[in-house]
Amino acid sequence: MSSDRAEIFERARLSITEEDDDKAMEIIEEAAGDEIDLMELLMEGFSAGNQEVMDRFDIGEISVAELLYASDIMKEVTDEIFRRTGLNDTPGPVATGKVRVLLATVAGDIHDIGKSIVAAFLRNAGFEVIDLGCEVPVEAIAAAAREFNVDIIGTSAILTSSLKEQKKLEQYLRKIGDRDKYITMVGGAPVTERWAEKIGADGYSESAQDAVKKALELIQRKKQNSTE
Ligand code: B12
Repeated sequence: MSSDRAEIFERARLSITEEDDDKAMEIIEEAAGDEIDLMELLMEGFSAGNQEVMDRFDIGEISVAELLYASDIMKEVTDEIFRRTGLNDTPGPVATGKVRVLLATVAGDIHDIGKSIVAAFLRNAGFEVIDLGCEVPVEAIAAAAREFNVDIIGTSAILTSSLKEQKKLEQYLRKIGDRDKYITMVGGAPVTERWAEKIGADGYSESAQDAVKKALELIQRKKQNSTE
């Protein structure tokens, strides 16, 4: 890594740990001017700071209020980078021929940083992503999946108490006769491969990079099955 890039990534990390939103925005501006890859800046710089903040929160070094403030800055940064890189998605009828993925954090859960990162990675890999945001009930997820005629439904559950919503979605899709229309993927910190199998989801992945691989693999498998 060139020293300029390393230096700006380091400043990005610090802007999150020091909770300085003005600095964070200035760094994005500067990086864009220097033609530094903004997604790399997000992953190598800002996300490293975010991870540090989370670790500090976990060991009781910072309060919920501080965590919340840093999370808000991280969200602002993510939104700004997605906006500049054209990764912000507006749900609407589209006809691009791309694989279409619907993402949502389930009802009762406001954690959306991980899901937004998954959305960005999928978009970067050429998927078309419709992001419904957080606290989305299963009925709304199923309705949007029909409306946008998606290929994949991915749900995020970060609270242990919201895991049950992923199971509820599988059951609801079966109940309305839509289960076979979609590939379902589940993710979030408490989610495991075992959980995915138990509830009958098609795929699980523990990170955004892995989500892209898994989505490609599942689409490929579905295509093969339909031609057999
Ligand atoms: C940031 C944070 C918050 C922020 C959320 C900001 C936001 N907009 O998201 C705020 C401060 C608002 C918050 C609130 C709360 N939080 Co909180 N929060 C966290 C924290 C520190 C980090 C979560 C995070 O963003 N991780 C980073 C992302 C990148 O990781 P990730 O979410 O796992 O996502 C990755 C993968 O899981 C995967 N993935 C994620 N989604 C999907 C989806 C698909 C389809 C796929 C394939 C993959 C995938 O890819 C992602 C990228 O690699 C965690 C603790 C920790 N260290 O993890 C606690 C934590 C999750 N929170 C917790 C709690 C309890 C709460 C509150 C209930 C606190 C309270 N009493 O009010 C509230 C929740 C209210 C609610 N109704 O949801 C607990 C959950 C305990 C549990 N097991 O249920 C944790 C674990 C803290 C703790 N140690 O107790 N929180």
